[in-house]
Amino acid sequence: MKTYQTDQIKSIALLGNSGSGKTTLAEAMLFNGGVIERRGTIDGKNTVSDYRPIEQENGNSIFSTVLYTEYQNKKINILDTPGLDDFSGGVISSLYATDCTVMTINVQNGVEVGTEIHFRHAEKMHRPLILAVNGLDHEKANFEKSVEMMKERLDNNVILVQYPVNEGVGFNSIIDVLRMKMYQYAKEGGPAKIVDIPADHKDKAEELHAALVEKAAESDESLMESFFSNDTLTEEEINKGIAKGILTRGMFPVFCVSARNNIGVDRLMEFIVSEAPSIFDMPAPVNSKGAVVKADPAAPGSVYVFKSSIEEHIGEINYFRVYSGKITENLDVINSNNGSKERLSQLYVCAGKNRVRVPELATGDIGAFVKLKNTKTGHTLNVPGNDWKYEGIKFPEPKYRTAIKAQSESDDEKLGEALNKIHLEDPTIIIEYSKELKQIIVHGQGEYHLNIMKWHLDNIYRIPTNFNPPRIPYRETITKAAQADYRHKKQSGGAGQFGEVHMIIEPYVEGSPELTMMKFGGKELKLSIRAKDEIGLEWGGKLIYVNCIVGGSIDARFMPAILKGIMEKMEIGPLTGSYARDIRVYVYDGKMHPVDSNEISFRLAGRNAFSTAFKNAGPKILEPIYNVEIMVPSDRMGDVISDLQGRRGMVLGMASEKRFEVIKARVPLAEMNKYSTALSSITGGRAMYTMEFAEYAQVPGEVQEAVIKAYHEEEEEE
Ligand SMILES: Nc1nc2c(ncn2[C@@H]2O[C@H](COP(=O)(O)OP(=O)(O)O)[C@@H](O)[C@H]2O)c(=O)[nH]1
Ligand SMILES: [Mg+2]
Repeated sequence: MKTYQTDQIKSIALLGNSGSGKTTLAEAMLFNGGVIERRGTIDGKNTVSDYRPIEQENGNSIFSTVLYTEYQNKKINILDTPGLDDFSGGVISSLYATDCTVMTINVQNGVEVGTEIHFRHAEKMHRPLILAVNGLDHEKANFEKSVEMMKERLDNNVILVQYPVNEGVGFNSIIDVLRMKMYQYAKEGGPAKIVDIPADHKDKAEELHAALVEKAAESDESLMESFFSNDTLTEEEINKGIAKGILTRGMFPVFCVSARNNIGVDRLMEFIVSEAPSIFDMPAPVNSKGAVVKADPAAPGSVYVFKSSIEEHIGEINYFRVYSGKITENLDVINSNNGSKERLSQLYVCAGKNRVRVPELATGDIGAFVKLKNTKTGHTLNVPGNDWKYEGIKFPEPKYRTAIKAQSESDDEKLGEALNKIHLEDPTIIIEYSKELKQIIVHGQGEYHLNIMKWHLDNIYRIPTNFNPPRIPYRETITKAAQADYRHKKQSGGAGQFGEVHMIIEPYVEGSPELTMMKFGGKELKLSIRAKDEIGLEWGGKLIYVNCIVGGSIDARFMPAILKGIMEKMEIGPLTGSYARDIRVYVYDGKMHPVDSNEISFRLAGRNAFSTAFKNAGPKILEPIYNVEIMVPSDRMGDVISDLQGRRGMVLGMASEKRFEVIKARVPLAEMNKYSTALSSITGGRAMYTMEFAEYAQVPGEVQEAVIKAYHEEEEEE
């Protein structure tokens, strides 16, 4: 394979609703570039991109795939992405590693749910977008309607570069209003025959050409001036205007294809090669030093790993993009995320699972390493002397969770290893070993996402597992002050045990002043503080431990033992065994025995005094509350809000954003189980949402009762 320089490389991500033809289009592009000799099909389960067993079984892309093709002496890197929102991790990482996007539109349906969602991803990451209306050979093709929908639901700056002459069965001709030519294809597609526009299409073509030129002019002020004085632009000016319009997302040019019949694909590739932005045009990444790393082929070599996968017979593969300099085979590099040295003994470019060994890769190019020791997604590798790191890919927050358990305990270790591998390949699957909940919690993007994960456990790793509802990480706290004494006394045979502790506990609020006195049982008790310990709890919140002992009723050496006893109860709260938080404890009196007092005695006295005081201090269960932000089409807003209210959610606000309503709400985690599935069914899959932890809040009385009851039932079972 030829070595390509930075200005000969274009890198695109394929976006679009599931089933709109991304994978088929990629196949045609590889074929046209001579990378493959025969075009595979989805039905034939033999496309280059959908090579994984689950993809062939489902007839659908699940992971992103790294591909390349060559065209007119240029290289096009193609990242084919999955269309379903549950797999958006592969979309985000692909956008991260490319400069431009091509979005396929299924011309039978026009704009679909996934089209809108992908469009938003590209918008958020400021990626230019070219539209490929696909499936024009289909009997139900409706180009006009699709274009109307794109203008209405995506962006008003959707502009035609082409339109089909004969959409439907037999489709083979396209009018190109940029070139002002007609492209005619043979039945099996391939390179077009370029002919003059027939007379009956002249007017329409002229009109669309004028609209395109005007749009091109709009992208640049000097072009606008030139347009006004000459009423048109030169060919060079048009191209310049289009390139700039695409780059600034001021225009979204429309192309016509039948990916399956390889019609129109050559012209689309030619356009990508000549007009799509390259790494030189895009905003440069910033390294850990805060410096912009301009795409400079002469600078020191630096690459970012955007994707890792595990392949049969090979093991781990890391896919990377060269951000600066040149990467050559046998180069020694340093992983700046963990300091390990790596040797790039083999460099590859990839078309799915097929790899071609290459001697070097230039800035902007995409390739793969195998057999690195300590490198994975999100890491930066540099030539020695550089310690740059790039800001990592921001994967979407998880929004669906389940507990998982191997059916056989003997598989526990194997399951752990398999889950680590699954996370490596798909960073949007997050594994949490919760000591607190005594469960392995798997977080993902949706129910389907985790079902696919289970498929891999069943069929690839061969570990039978069960999904269980995840427990909720409740917390316990108190709402008022209470006092308790406890005497631990044991006299049996040899040495006895004796310890007595008097304490007051109260709710702790950051910054609140300590008690100076407390009334109980008609008596007033003055507290004088001798020492104070502020303990930040691992599980959030605080415990404040205040020593108010006067007159040496308890030796200072026993104070840590009392705290230890209290901490035991903080870890296994008296109500439901959940962690306790935000409590201030004053130990103000007690008794010792000259012989029998020891640490164990005071630990037990401290623990029991605390437990008694806790139960009298208006104990409450706290639950995690999440900030949920939901983006819904306006017509479904009412349904979504009433569903939220049924989940004890509190709507905080609503705002209109382009084409969508954004609802902000706070919802208890306990009510968010399977929310993504529910939301999808309420909105026909047209909503998107994110959720992140906000705070702990008290649960309502009836919920508290139910939670305590469930805890005791579970305790009895165990
Ligand atoms: N008629 C027709 N079918 C197509 C075309 N492109 C793709 N398909 C079919 O549409 C289905 C989905 O295609 P695929 O490439 O998997 O779409 P993706 O989910 O966007 O990757 C497959 O059955 C393809 O054979 C096309 O241009 N014309
Ligand atoms: Mg696909």
